[in-house]
Amino acid sequence: MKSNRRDFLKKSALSTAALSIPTVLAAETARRMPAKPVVVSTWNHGMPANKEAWDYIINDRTALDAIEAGVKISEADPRVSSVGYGGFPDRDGKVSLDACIMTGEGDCGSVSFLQHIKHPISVARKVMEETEHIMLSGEGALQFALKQGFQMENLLTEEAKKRWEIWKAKGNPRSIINGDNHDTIGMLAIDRQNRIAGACTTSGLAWKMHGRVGDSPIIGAGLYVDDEVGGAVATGVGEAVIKVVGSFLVVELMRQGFSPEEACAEAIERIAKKQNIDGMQVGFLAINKSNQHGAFALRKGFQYALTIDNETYLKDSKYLIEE
Ligand code: SD4
Repeated sequence: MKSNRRDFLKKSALSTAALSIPTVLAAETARRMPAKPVVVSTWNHGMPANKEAWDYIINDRTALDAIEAGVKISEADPRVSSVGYGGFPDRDGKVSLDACIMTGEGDCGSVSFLQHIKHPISVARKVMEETEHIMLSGEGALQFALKQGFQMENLLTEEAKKRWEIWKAKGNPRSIINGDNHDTIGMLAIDRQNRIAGACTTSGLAWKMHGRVGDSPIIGAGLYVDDEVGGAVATGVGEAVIKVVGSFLVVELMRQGFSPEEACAEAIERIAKKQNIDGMQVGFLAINKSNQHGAFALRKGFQYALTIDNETYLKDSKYLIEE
């Protein structure tokens, strides 16, 4: 019997509906299940950032407000050399910032290659809330920020300038992730109303090419959140993360039943399988709506801050390569 296009569409719609009933139910359960409030963020400097976010959570603010306020602590801290003010510059001595923000309902906003604005995460939130777009970049992002009332500032600290001059004097043309170069903050939180949100903000790889954009402002790469499942953030060499659409991959693996740690490990293994990972660091951090959290990195050294039940802990991530 010949089947026409309309029949085909009808049949496939029916089979999709049939297949997706358990998924829909699981998603509904996750949404209603009261997950415990939690905040996680990448690296050691996530500790004060988590504490700020937790203050918001216990005062019944939204996860979105909490993660924005949390990562702003790192953005404003001149000692954090890969985020906001004090971030190491690019090859030309210019500090350029990338950031994105996302809610569990799927709203998101992002800025990339933004210069002179200390809090790119707040500009990303404005992009999400005040425009019909998701990403603004470079000069356009700066003009938008100024119109929204943000002030232009010099983000290159004396210390960062000194480090750039030392790097330049060595004549080293490449930027790599090593102990000095890995402080992007990615944060995920669940609030008391079971809402989930995430943020990711960075000055990117130190000594990158002028104009280079990493994974951190790219929804699905540096950050992904879905209130049916959970959320994930990435840190490390952005090029490696983008190639596997890392954070989206982690969330989709959790949707299929992987725990957060297993999902992060699988994403790391995919990177290791196909890419040249010599000297490279990448880490993923994830939470799900069943009160689980976990991380996994290519190499030793990745840590994350966990705040739950009013306590903040610094956790060591598991890793793939024994050196
Ligand atoms: C980037 N992923 O721009 C960022 C850098 C980073 O920890 O995470 N450093 O590629």
